[in-house]
Amino acid sequence: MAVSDHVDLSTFMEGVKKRNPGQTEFIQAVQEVAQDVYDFISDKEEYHTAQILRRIAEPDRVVSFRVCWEDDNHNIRVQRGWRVQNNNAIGPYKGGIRFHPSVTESVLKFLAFEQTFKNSLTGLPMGGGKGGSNFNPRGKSDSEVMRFCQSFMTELYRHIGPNTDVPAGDIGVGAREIGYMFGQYKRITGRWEGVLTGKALEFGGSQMRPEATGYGAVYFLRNMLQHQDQDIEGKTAVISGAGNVATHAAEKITELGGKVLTMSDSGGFIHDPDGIDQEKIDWIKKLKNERRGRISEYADEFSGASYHEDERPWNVECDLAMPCATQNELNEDEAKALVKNGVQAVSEGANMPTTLEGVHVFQEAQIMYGPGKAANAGGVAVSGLEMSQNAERISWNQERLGDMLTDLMEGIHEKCVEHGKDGEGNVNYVKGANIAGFKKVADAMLAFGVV
Ligand code: NDP
Ligand code: 2IT
Repeated sequence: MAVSDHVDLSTFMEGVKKRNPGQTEFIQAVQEVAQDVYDFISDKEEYHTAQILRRIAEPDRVVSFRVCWEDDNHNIRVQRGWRVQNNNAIGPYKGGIRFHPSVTESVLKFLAFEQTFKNSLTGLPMGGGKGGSNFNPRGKSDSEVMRFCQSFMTELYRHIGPNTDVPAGDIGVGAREIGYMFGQYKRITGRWEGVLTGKALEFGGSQMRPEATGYGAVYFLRNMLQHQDQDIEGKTAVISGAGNVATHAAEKITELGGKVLTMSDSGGFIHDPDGIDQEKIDWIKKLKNERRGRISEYADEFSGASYHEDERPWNVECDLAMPCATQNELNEDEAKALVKNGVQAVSEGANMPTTLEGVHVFQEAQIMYGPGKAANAGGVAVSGLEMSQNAERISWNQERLGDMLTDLMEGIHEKCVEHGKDGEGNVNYVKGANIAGFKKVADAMLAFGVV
């Protein structure tokens, strides 16, 4: 037996750092998983011998390509595009596409790595992938976005397919962009097939997909609270972001009797002590999806609300917190402020929004903390259901999909409890999600042998 390959955790992480120089987000994501996986496999030599974690932490492939497009002033613009195919042990690569100037290979590698565990947790047959570009959609006309999306797909199409790799939306990629990319895929290949999810209902999209991530993250929050005999009703919530995930999280919190106090974008946050009700949420959706404006405009529209430029909402006193914008948007000091102000539960709509130090603060304070890979898995889960509906050429109704989403989130919560509970009734959801997500992928890889 190749016992010499059995390295300890710190040697393993040294290797990850050496092989991925400067890729801080990727190293952070691997570190967070490796700690728990190492505990889990301490008495399971077969995982060490087969180098399973080392293999999951090395993407199957990273495709990088040039995306050239013409802006409205006839300037030629050049961006970089990527698709990171992390692992397809349990199903076709699956994961979103992000368009944002902060996108780098490190960011996409961390997202594809996280996605592998998240998709495994859903129980559906999906591997992990992620893609995107450093293209900044802000301030671009619809035609510019269309030309960019078409150019992006002109390269991406050769790497994806309904049984190979099925992308979807993420930051900066919503229904509009998915439409442009799907149209271009169909035009190039001549095939109508379920190669993207998050499509509009007219061409194979699924009911509940737009709502699924935000609603799912609130269901996960409710599951955590109910596990401690509590509920959302009557509680205040602080939410960051103002996009797809944040607005739907706010909608579900409000529907379940909670009061949402904040929303944000990259410019700052708004605080509305009266609560951001459904009417106000609809206004924000229009602001972001149609007028494509800034959250600061909210404070001009609704009296009583204030805008805090260049600030994040974590110092506002609340019972519940939901980071729903981006990675590393909640640091150690902000986690301490939340705990000091009495936060009871945190459910992550975004991917890795809390820094490693912030996570430790939540864990030490023993508050309920649902990490993104579990809490925001509802989006990709309903994407998986969109794939099933496309394959069968049918569409299920909203009620059925709503029930399926509720059940899927409950299933994920149960898996976290199973693998994350300690002897005193506390649940370490990070550990539970990491181990449950890892086990299924690892066992599939063991079955394949050395590949
Ligand atoms: P959207 O593009 O719809 O919204 C993103 C929001 O986050 C915007 O309000 C945006 O503000 C803000 N934001 C983005 N980057 C930054 C930044 N660097 N600093 C501060 N604010 C920022 O994206 P989604 O709602 O789809 O995604 C939000 C998060 O949820 C991401 O972490 C994503 O990976 C995750 N997620 C999304 C899923 C989905 O189904 N869409 C599924 C699971 C997770 P601005 O407009 O100023 O850029
Ligand atoms: O981070 C994510 O899970 C997503 N952006 C959704 C991925 C998907 O394939 O629906």
